[in-house]
Amino acid sequence: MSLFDKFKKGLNLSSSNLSSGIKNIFSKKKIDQTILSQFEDFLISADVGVETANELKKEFEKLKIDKSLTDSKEVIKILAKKISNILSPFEKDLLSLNSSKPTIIIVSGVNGVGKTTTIGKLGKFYKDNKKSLVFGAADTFRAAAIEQLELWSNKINVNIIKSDTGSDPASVAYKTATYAKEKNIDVALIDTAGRMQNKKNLMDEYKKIFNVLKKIDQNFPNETILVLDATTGQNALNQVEEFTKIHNVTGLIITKLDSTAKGGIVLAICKKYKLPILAVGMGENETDLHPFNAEYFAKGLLQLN
Ligand SMILES: Nc1nc2c(ncn2[C@@H]2O[C@H](COP(=O)(O)OP(=O)(O)OP(=O)(O)O)[C@@H](O)[C@H]2O)c(=O)[nH]1
Ligand SMILES: [Mg+2]
Repeated sequence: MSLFDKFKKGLNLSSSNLSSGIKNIFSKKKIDQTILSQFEDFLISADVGVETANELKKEFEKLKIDKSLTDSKEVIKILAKKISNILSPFEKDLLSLNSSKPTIIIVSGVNGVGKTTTIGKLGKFYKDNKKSLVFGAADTFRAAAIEQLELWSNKINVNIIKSDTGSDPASVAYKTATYAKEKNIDVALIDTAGRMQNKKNLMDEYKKIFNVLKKIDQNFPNETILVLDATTGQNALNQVEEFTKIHNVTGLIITKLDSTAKGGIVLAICKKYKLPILAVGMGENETDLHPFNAEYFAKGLLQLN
């Protein structure tokens, strides 16, 4: 299956919602202000965000509204192009992250968004691209978290640095980065808990992880990826808001796009936070993480070929 086909398949729930809605609005009606307002409202309901919906509506207002535009297929094509243009500045190549050796990557996000699974999939991606790897199980909050990462490490044959449940996450992060440096490893992926009694604790925890890593190298961690669960829709925006206060976020990975009709949220996130998107998760398997591609995403979202 081509990468584009994977996007089409992965975005199926979102795209059937979007394309049928748009077809309904534009079918055989001449485009006027009422139609454009309906279009804007529909885009907002599809989670693209108020600002982006308004921008897209204005783009259509600017276009010469002639007969051909009453063809919903034409509208969808134009819309896909515009969405692709909005998203393309936020494409960031996963391989470009590995510009220094080792590249230490912290993976953060609230519980359940898919951090550990994403680390497994990223591991597979980097292995397939001939990079040497190590995992760090710095989510020491519960035993199952360490076991889950261990399962992935066995599955794709990657070394893992771990400690006992309840032990200091910063110490695991430190050991992982030291190991990566000593063994001359390309990429270290460090899992974190993202669950604390309160924000202050969470902030202190990350601060400690960052501080110990900087003792090894001022540039560590080289990347801090925030994982967001697309099924949470608008809530994902709140998570970016909160985490950017807690630590520097260098890129996003958006998961579970395969199990939601809220794929439009990606536009809202880009518009508001202007953070690069490294990859999108479209399933639970190791091969279900794909480099983010704005054109494929936009076309996939609108069921275009
Ligand atoms: N459908 C789908 N499921 C996903 C995707 N990514 C992760 N999941 C599932 O989401 C659930 C939670 O994933 P985890 O990787 O455990 O999430 P986490 O953020 O590490 O969770 P905690 O460690 O509990 O904080 C699992 O059942 C995963 O299989 C995805 O892209 N698509
Ligand atoms: Mg986890």
